[in-house]
Amino acid sequence: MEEYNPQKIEAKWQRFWEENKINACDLNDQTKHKFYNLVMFFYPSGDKIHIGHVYNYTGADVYGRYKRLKGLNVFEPMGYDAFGLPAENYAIKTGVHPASSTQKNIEYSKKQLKRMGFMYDWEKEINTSSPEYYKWTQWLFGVLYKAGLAYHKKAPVNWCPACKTVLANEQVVNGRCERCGEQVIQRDLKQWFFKITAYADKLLEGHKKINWPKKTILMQKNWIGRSEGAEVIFKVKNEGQASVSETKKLKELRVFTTRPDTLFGVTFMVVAPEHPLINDPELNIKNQDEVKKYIDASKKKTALERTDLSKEKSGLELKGIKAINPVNNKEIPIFVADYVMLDYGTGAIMAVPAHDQRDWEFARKYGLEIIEVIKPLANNNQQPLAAGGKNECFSGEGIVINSGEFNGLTSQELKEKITKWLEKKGLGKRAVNYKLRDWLISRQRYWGAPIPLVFCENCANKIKNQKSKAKNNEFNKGELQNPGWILVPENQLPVRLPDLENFKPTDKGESPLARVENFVNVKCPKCGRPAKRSTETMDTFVCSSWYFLRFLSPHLNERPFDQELIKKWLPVDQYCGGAEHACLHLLYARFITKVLADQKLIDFDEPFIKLNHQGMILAEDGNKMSKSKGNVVSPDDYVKKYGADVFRLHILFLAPFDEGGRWNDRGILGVKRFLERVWKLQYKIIKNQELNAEDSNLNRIIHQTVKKVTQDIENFHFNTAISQLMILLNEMEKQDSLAAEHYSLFIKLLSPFAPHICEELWERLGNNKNKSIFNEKWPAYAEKFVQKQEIELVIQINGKLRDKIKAPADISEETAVRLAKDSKKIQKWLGNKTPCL
Ligand code: ANZ
Ligand code: ZN
Repeated sequence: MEEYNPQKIEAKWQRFWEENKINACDLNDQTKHKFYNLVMFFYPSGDKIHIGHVYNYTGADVYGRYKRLKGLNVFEPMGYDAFGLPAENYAIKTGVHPASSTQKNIEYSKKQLKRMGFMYDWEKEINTSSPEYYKWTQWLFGVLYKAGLAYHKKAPVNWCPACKTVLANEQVVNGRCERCGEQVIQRDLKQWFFKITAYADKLLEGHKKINWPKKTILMQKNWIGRSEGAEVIFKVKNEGQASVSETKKLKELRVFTTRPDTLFGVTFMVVAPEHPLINDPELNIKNQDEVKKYIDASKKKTALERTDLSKEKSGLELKGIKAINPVNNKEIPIFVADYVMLDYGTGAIMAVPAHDQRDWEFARKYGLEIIEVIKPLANNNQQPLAAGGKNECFSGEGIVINSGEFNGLTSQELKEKITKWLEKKGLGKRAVNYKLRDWLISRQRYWGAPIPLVFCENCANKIKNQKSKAKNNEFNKGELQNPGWILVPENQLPVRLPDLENFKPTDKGESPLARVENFVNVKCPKCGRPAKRSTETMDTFVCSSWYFLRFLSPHLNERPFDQELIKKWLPVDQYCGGAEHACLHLLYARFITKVLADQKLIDFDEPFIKLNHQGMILAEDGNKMSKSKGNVVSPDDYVKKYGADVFRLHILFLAPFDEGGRWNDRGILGVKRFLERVWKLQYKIIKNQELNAEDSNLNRIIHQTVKKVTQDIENFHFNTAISQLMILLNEMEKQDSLAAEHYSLFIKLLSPFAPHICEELWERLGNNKNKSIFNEKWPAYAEKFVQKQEIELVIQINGKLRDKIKAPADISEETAVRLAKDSKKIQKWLGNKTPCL
């Protein structure tokens, strides 16, 4: 008897797969249905493959191998999301070029992935940092630019005054620079944005078409944050200025509110520190100096600090001006306060302290009037404002009070009525607002795809001078909207990243590319005059927003993707990856897909039909694994010791796939023993062994196992599928001898989990040389043999046996509990107590 030697077997089969191209997918195979089985590709800029990747990729690989055995033409690609900040920071620290550190990580990781036995089609590998790929990321930028979906605008960025550089959010730790500890400030710099907000409704609409975890869809919905309400116009005047019948028109202050029904309760207004009203030359704000000081202080706060509900609100009255409430012409004070954000709604609010928590806190702090205008309905359990000791506001809907002719209406009725009234008077309108912001895609960084734009003064003037002319064929939509910024034409792509030695941003906070003169100084592609190239690069999420299209033809030269293959292969049938991408990559990829569909470049508008998330594998102590905590578990050591098959099984057996859990390696020996027992079973096979009777225990368990493993894999319940395989193994071991047919069946069921050992055993069963088990067929089961077996439920109360009930073997816990409670004997023992289960 030979011993199970995973190292030898695994090396042999990995070589076999590679040499015989077993995992290369024939994308043009007409005989089978396609199945695009995608995992989130991997980010080599930071690190090697860690246990979280292995977890994700193993689950997805089991699923892909299973689908293949079910007769589908499965395409399982892998690539590298290779641009990004960590490699660049490493370069600043060590001088090692990001391209070489990234390449090193890729090479190592690829070995790791191959060692795990994943079914990747390595012929379709992509690397987003290769010119061959980023040429088309630049092309994609052009698609959005030409469609008017990219624009240049000033936006606040994190700025470290000591390092003189822009910082990414993750480089700001507690408001300070990660590198030098200096207080980070917000600074306005011109940035490029993609207009994802134009797709807010389409992104919400599309949720109906996709089979994704409910939680993820909800996260996207909240992130998009659609709210309906009204925009209301308040007039603003200088103190002493008459509020009506003056020749000069009064200034206007617009607000967005979800509660126009509370207009009679507005007792003050608040504008964001950045609101233009503050600098309006026609308004006489008397305490300018004080206001300026307040604004400077608020610049030091991050958006998160400003909007944190638990933080105390601060603000300052703008002395010398007043707003006029359109519904009752009352003059009310205007404040500046940083809990109001410029980029939501209109950047100003009408404050209703009786019914909005933040306004309420603010009013209490500054002694402002609180007028209650909504009374809760009787069955509402939120407390109304008591006349005196108010310590909470009522933010629900109810019956209108203190609102003149509108008293007695419901909130809902008044919302409708008052909005119509405002519309008639020209003082407001129905409005929809989104929390979603446009996507800031420019980075003042080196290691990314250069933005394919050139700034030309001459063209800028031309556009400005011709603005009155309605049509201007010479320039595309993006160029007309962003005068001077000329798109690099497709035949001049890629705009290549030059080689650098100094990766530090410039003193002005520009990208290090700004130092490279022959990169910056170019001829305008439109008019040929001297122009300057954009020195910014794109957010890496742009690279990953379309990679699933490129996988089908990674080396195609003339086009970003092959239309015919795209028609055949997309959308992706199954996508698997981390839930942390819910509102980033997963949203961006949906947006870009919708843009490409609108531009008629593809014919579908949702990229990922079905999505699953893996849970997180935590360190043994329950903490997140992290380098700094030193609790990272490396898959490499285990694979070296036990082999990939054992590791694959162990990690999937550890916990329900979508939940994840704490790492421990205690079970790994058990899993190893399981495979050793599977191995040994080959010596029990007897040629021409008669098959067991149809009603035998083994036959029933076989059918039950086929059914359970099939259903469990379909549902990503890998751990319970493995348990069932263990049950079948026990039963097979009980037999004196085994039919080859039964053993083959077992091997097939196990093969998606432990592909190497199963290939080996399959070969030993005498199957054709050079044929992989993964070209076989998944076993079928017959419901009639899955018959329920009866078992005896033993019911104990406080450890004492009280009853026995016959029940079907596959009874659910719920039904079992119900049966127990229904038993007369048990009821006697329970008396009137309810068992806590
Ligand atoms: C008056 C009011 C009365 C409001 C009331 C709420 C309750 P959602 O639902 O998230 O869309 N708001 C509007 N713009 C703001 C800004 N730029 N910064 C901070 N707060 C802002 O929230 C909409 C509500 O948030 C708006 O409705 C406004 O306060 C506030 F009993 O207006 B409300
Ligand atoms: Zn020009």
